[in-house]
Amino acid sequence: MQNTLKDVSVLMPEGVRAELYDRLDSTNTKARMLAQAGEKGPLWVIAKHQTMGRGRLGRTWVSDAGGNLYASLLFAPKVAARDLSALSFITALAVGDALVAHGVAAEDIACKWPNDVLIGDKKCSGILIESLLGAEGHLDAVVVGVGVNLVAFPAETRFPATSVQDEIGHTPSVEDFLASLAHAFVDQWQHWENFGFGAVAKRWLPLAWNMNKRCKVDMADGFVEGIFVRLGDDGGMVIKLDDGTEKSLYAGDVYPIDV
Ligand code: BT5
Repeated sequence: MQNTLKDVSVLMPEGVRAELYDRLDSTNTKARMLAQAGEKGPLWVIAKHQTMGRGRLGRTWVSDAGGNLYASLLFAPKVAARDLSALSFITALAVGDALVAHGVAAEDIACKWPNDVLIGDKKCSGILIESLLGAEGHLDAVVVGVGVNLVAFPAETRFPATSVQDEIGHTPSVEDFLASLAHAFVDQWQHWENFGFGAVAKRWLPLAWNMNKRCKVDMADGFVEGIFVRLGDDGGMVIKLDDGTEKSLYAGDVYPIDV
C-alpha cells in the first residue's frame, strides 16, 4: 500500500517527491522497479517496514523495527557512471548533517569507509548505492539507499551497532529525519557539483573513522592489513602496507586491528 504523505512531500526540497509505503521488501528494489518503468525522480521511496532489506554483497539490513528510516532516493544525474564514486561520501555527509540537525553531537559522528555512519564508534547508518546502466554503459538512474537506526538496532552484528534513541535518549520522527536528510543531500550534492571530489573529501576526511590507525580490511577473498593514510582522488581507501608500499582499495569491510 502506498500513500503520498502530504506532510512529507511538503517537507521535501523543491522538485523532490516522496512516496511512503507501509511495507516493502526493499526500498532499493522498489526504486529500481520504478526506474525500470521510466520514473526518473528525484523521488524518495520510504517504507515503514522492509521485509528483505539489503546490504552490500547480498547481506541483510535488519529492518523489522518500525520507527527506523528505510529510504531510497531515485534520480537520474547527468554524470558518467565513473563519476559516481563521490556518491557514498556525499550521502554519508548528508546523513551526518541530518543526525546533527536532530541533536547528535557532531564530535560523536564518524564516517566509516566506504559507506557507514557511526555514532560513538557504532554503526547507526548504512548506505547501499545501485546504478542502473543502459545502452553502452550509459547511466540511466541511480538509487541511493539509506538505512538509519532511529529507534532500534540489531543486537548481533559483526560490527557494533547503535540507534539515535540509544545515543541521545530521544527518537526523531521518520518524516522529520527524512526531510533533513533530503535537504542535506541536495546541499552536499551541489557542493560536489560546484567544487568537485576534492571538496567532498575535505569534508569527509575530518570525520573519517580509524584514519592513520592500523586496520584490517576484509576483501571477501582475504584480509589486507595496514594504515589508512588517505583517500584517493577516485574514492579508494589508500592503505600503507607493512613493507611501506601503498595500496588502493575499492571495496571491503574495515575493522580495527584488535577485532
Ligand atoms: C550496508 O550494507 O550497510 C547498507 C545498508 C543499506 C540499507 C538501506 S535501508 C533502505 C535501502 N533499502 C535496502 O534494501 N537497503 C537500503 P553493509 O555494509 O553490507 O552492511 C550490512 C551489515 O551490517 C550486515 O551484514 C550486518 O552485519 C550489519 N547490519 C544489518 N542490519 C543492521 C542495522 N540495522 N544496523 C546496523 N548494522 C546492521
